[in-house]
Amino acid sequence: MKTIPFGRFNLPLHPAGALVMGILNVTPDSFSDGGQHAALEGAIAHAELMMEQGVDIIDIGGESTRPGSPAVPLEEEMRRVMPVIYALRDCGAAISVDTYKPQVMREAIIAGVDMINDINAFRADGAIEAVRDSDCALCIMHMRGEPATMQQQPVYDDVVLEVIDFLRERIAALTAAGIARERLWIDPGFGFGKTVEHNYALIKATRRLIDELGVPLLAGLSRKSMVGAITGKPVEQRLAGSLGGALAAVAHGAKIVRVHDVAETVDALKVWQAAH
Ligand code: 7PJ
Repeated sequence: MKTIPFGRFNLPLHPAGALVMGILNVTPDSFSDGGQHAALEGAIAHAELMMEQGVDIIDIGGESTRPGSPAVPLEEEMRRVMPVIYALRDCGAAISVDTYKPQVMREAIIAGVDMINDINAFRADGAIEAVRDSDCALCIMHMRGEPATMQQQPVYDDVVLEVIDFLRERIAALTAAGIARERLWIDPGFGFGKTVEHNYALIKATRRLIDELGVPLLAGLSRKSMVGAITGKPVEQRLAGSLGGALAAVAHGAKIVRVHDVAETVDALKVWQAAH
């Protein structure tokens, strides 16, 4: 089977399939209100469950970037994610960290993570320098505006063209710094400064993004409002809709799907791959 370089790993990838990235939120509110220790224990238990369910990559995030969310100070994000990274780095799955802060990137790379997943596309001062001399994979996501305000009336002339232009500029900025193109992933950033119509225009354009930019694509639409808008379901009932969206993204060429529901996504992809 073909493999795909990913930090410390070469991950096997079915030609019609995709890798499953499981979301691991390490926010105090995501595991009861038991404080720091309970958050760490809860995060590790959740990671172990995802491992049993066949996850390929665990994406550790210490700041909720849902629309309207406040930012988390550096020290607090560090306190949340670093113990989890150290606890999980040798768990067998690849480890990604969802951060836009260069200091967190540096610490995570020292700890040995395989991907830096930056919703801000390495635009922060010092972000490119923080990741340049490592060999971890880098996910460049498109976002219009900032999480606190991004869903207030996003407007585009041509959303697909504007996302492609943005990603092309970011790829150029990273490669100009000496970063190998083989390390890069692109992500249209579903829900980050986009209406439902923008999100569906972008998922339909998955193949075009990959072909025009020549970089593999990660799709994250699990439980998002673009699923709720079509199904009419609240967030806790979006599993089936999210599976439909994940398979659509994979059919269009996405090579990583970022999901909450690992067991179900792994099963869906196994059948999908067997049918190709
Ligand atoms: C994404 C993400 C996404 C990437 C979040 C949520 C919001 N990282 N982090 N792509 N979304 N690369 O999961 O609902 O779509 S946080």
